[in-house]
Amino acid sequence: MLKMQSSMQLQNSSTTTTTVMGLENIESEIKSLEESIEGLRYFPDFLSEKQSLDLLNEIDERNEWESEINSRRTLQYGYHFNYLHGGGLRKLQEEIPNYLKPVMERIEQLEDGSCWHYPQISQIILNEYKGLETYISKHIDSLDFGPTVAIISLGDPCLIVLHERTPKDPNATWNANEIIPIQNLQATGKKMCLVLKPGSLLVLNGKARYLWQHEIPKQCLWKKYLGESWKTLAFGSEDFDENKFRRVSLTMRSVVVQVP
Ligand SMILES: O=C(O)CCC(=O)C(=O)O
Repeated sequence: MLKMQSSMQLQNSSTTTTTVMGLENIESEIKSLEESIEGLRYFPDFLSEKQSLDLLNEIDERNEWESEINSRRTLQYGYHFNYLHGGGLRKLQEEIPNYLKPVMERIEQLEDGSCWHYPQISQIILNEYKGLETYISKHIDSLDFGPTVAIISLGDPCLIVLHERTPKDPNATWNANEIIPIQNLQATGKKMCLVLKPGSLLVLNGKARYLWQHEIPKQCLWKKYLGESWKTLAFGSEDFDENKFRRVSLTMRSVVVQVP
């Protein structure tokens, strides 16, 4: 696995300055990111290198991938979210497999449960981003899912872009108990970029969950966000062969609607 020189990079689209943060400043980088996006928590070393590799090996050995959508391969556990027909959930017969249980429990207990909000994890989607053309468009996770979204990263480091939105109504104030539908939100133009480290955990609550959209862009956009030295920044070397890029993510959520 390639080692990153810089764990993350933040870019505010309202300035032309690109701020690159090195590993030695990891704590202050995380603090700055978490202060900028309310409800976002980032745990760069949630899994050890061995735990990450074991998990990826298990996923690869099971090889249960589905090619339902064009942008990437997916695999869903617990409930199936219908990407092709604008959402909708179907309960799956099979329970979430045991190999994921220890990780789920750790997430639910994170900081004594203050990070993962009730109810328990009941849906997991695995996404595989491989080569140059894979992506997930910017989105806010369906409101069929509960207040917390947790994303584990495995494989290669990967750029995630977060796009801020605010209520269109200038008098509307957002609070955690009142979810504003996406059609009543507008983009502010502010974007934050983060290179997700393998073994990391990104947790989205509050504004990070309901007001900021997140996106995994195609690799052709990495240069736009990270600058000319994007390969060195993300992968530690200009020699990195982007065709061999592979990242697998596990997104954990709870279903909060009645599913027939
Ligand atoms: O792969 C990721 O990090 C993001 C996944 C995601 O946003 C989703 O599955 O809805």
